[in-house]
Amino acid sequence: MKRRNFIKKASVTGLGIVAASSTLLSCDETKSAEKTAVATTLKPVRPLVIATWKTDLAVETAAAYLAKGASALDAVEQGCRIEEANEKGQSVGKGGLPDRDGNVTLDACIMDSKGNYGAVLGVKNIKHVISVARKVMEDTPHVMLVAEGAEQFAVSKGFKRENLLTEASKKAWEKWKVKSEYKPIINIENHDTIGMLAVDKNGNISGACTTSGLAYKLPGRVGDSPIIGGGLFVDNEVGGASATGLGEEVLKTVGSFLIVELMRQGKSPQEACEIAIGRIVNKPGKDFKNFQVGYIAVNKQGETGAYSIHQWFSYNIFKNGENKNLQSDYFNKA
Ligand code: SD4
Repeated sequence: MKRRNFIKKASVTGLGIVAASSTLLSCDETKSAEKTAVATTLKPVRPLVIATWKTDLAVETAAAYLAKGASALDAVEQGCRIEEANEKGQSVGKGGLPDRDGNVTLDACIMDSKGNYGAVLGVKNIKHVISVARKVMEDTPHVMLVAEGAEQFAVSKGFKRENLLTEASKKAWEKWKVKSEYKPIINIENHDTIGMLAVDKNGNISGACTTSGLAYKLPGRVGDSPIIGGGLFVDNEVGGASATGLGEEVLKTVGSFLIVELMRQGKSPQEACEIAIGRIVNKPGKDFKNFQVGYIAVNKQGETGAYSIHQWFSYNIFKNGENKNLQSDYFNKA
């Protein structure tokens, strides 16, 4: 059997080749060897949903869509919309905490299983920015729209303008203004993002990430959440990853892209999340005491991972018919 055919056959029969010497392979063959990196003999777990933080209803909603045969893309969009509409959660969509000037500005992005991506950044007055991001991906030749342009685009697509600042968030902002200290503490009560990954019954993976960004940020500030490879990355051949926490640190290490590439090289989702956190905390002189970053990941087999710098990062996972909120393992046990 020719080497090329052997590798292809091994990959479909699930022999689980993890590494092949690329020096022996042509370009085509290298590509197919890369694809075999995540192949194992296990039966894939699907459908599956994983999302950052305690997001029971959002995950349940995504899982219900998947159970009805919806695509992973529809599932993550519909799941994220639940959090965007939840006015009580001061983190995402309506009710999100504002910037220093009292304006709620939202960021979101979405990736489908074909590697398409759409994002909106710094959008005011529109609640369901995840759906606007999807429209950017599907209805425009672009991948990103920002601020007024994104808002106008949303309105042109039928989205309604509304005031996103709730009384509770306005009060919190007024209280913050007394001292005006910018300390982006992200913990169990105080977080600003939902990142969600889903694997549908056909094994296709999509992801979505939506946020009001860090509370009391400088007007115009954008974090990792809507940036491809930062807050979210999906490669349908390999898996997906999403981030939460201090976006500046995620962006400096291109965290979600890094995790997917590590999985491509054969790391498990858990190992990949741990290495990505290591890239942040092991920088010489890095003082990570006062900020949090958390990652979630899933691979093509439906194996999952989650890891954070500090305690109290939780995530919801729906698999084998059950929706659970779990605490992630974490780095700083000192
Ligand atoms: C950001 N990563 O804007 C977001 C914030 C976040 O929980 O995830 N908070 O940097």
